[in-house]
Amino acid sequence: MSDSTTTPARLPLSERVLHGDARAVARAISLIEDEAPEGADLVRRIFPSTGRAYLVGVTGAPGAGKSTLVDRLIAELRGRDRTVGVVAVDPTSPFSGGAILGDRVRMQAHAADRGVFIRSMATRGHLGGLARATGEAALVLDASGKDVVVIETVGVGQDEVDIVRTADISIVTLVPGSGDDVQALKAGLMEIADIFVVNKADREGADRTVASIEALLSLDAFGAGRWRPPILKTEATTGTGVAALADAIDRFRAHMTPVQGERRRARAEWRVRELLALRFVQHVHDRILSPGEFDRYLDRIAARETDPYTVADEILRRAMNPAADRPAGSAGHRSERA
Ligand SMILES: Nc1nc2c(ncn2[C@@H]2O[C@H](COP(=O)(O)OP(=O)(O)O)[C@@H](O)[C@H]2O)c(=O)[nH]1
Ligand SMILES: [Mg+2]
Repeated sequence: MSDSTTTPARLPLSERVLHGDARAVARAISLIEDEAPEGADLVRRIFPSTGRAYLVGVTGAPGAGKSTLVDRLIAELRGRDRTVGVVAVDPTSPFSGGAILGDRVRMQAHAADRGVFIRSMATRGHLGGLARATGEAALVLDASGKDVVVIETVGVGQDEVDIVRTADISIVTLVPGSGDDVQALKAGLMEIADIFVVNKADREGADRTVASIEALLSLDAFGAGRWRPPILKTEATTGTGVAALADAIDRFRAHMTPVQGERRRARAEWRVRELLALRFVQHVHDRILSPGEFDRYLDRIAARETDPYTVADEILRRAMNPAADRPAGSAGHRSERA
């Protein structure tokens, strides 16, 4: 597919993104990250041209070797003639500058390759919005013509699970001897894993880790035709096992083709619901409540004069029927509703 190009700055940003202009892509992702209105507008414009890239989620504890693995995967995919975009939300990722210099330098080996675009996302200051921003950054890379978009994230919280849910395939990375990690799998990552990778297979105990994941999987009765997540051993520092990982991704992709639409539909639902909730709360703040009113509600709940359910219902009632709520002759910002 298209490698990065440069386009005249006078063209609309969306056009430049669609032409695969790397500077435009970087600018677009910044707008999304800043939650600028232009970001939402851009997503609207590029959306019809998305849905072509294959989105690969890579999650796992900090230090598991995700970035090293992604680096190798980029090289493997480039060898297979596919262009690659990367969004990294791991705060310790070399992509985001948190790791040792050696890693960062190695990453830059791809900097000269116009078929590769790597972008890190800040984790600070985001609450829940990170998953949305990540998904939209992936859309931008998709629109820019990248064949594969890799999303690297730390697998620790709900936010990360949400991020991985934005992908077409989820790769869960573990390392030998990480009994805690295998426990964490039970707690939620298990259900999202399409492929397990035991990285640092050069270390003692890789086979035991594979066996404990096997044991967990065996609790699940995989019906005929259902994908059983493979457990692959890799050594990201040398690249051993990475070709097999790329093969497994392709196998999964072929296997999932019949139900891929369902997953993407579920993703669309999740996104619309999230945006709707966000928009509604914003609407309540801007149009329904007077300044300081929300805080007063909270004070009253804290003082046990009312409760969260009553407050939510009351606000909902007011939002449904704002005219009835408006005191006669009220002035100030509420009159802006007219
Ligand atoms: N021994 C060994 N070390 C590895 C392997 N893969 C990555 N590492 C090292 O593990 C450390 C963390 O790697 P990094 O990719 O930054 O992990 P991330 O936090 O999951 O992105 C780095 O020092 C890597 O060089 C591996 O297969 N074997
Ligand atoms: Mg990393």
